[in-house]
Amino acid sequence: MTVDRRSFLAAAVGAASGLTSCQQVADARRAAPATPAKRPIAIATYGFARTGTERGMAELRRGGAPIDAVEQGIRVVEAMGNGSVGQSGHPNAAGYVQVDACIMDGPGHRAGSVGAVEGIVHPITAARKVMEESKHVMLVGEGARWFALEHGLESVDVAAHIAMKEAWRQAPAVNREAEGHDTVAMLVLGANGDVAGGCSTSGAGNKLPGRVGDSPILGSGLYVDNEVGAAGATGLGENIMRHCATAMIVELMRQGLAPSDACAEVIHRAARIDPRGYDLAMSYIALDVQGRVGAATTGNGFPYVVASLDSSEVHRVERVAPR
Ligand code: SD4
Repeated sequence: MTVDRRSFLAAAVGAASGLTSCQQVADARRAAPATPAKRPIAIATYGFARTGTERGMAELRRGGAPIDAVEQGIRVVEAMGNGSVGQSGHPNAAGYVQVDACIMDGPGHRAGSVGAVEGIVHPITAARKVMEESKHVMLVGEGARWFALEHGLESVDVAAHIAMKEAWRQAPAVNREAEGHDTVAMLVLGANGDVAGGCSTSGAGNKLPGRVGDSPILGSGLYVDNEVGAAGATGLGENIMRHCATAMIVELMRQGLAPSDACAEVIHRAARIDPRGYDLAMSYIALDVQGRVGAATTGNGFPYVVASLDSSEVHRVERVAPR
């Protein structure tokens, strides 16, 4: 068998990067459905994001950019009181809410992020302010709250948190709520081919105060590349972060995988090297610049929303079959 130089180099690069075997990528590339381009389009985690994606599409209709659609759409979810995103979210182990969020804009490859911030009603807007009105990419804790307040963002009183912190310090075993997690990640492709994404969460329930999950970490909870597309995550951040999952999904799409195949491939890759195997509590969504969308999960079914200018639908993907 003869191997030309280009194939040899492609195989060598694939093997060296450890992304996945070239054969698997090639197989998935062949299997990728040739769906027609669809722009604009949005995809978001969970059925509760449906009104958020609709708000995002309304933003595009009135001339907004994908980044505006993402921010406005996620603000809807943050305000809906769904018990997991925004101030209604899961309390941490000390009994109060700390939220994480990030936003990323394809044009200019810009990003902003806030972690473990208290009392800010719209962390996605705080993340956007970090992106647009600071020289930094990520702010955390008290500094993130200060920055958000300085920029006039809506807040709730966190004075009670001080007493809760003190009570927890004195009795760290009290008030252990059931763990829980749910996050909104939203990806938007505009009619002109620009991509943006955002992610917002109260994080894993019962997390330690100060714990930061995957959601505000670029390349873990969210990644956007205007040449390729975007990916977002939900699930147990400690697992997602260790596999840099959304950056990996985008790279696999760059190699030619369809969004759903790229999401699944990252799960298989993680399962191969992780002592937990497929027991990783991770779900992914992705879209590419052609307007194709996809999702994959290790869980018992994962609902996600796909929206266009005139429709929004909740879909469900079943657990990825181990291989
Ligand atoms: C976290 N990934 O903080 C978030 C929580 C989540 O579905 O997505 N839950 O770990």
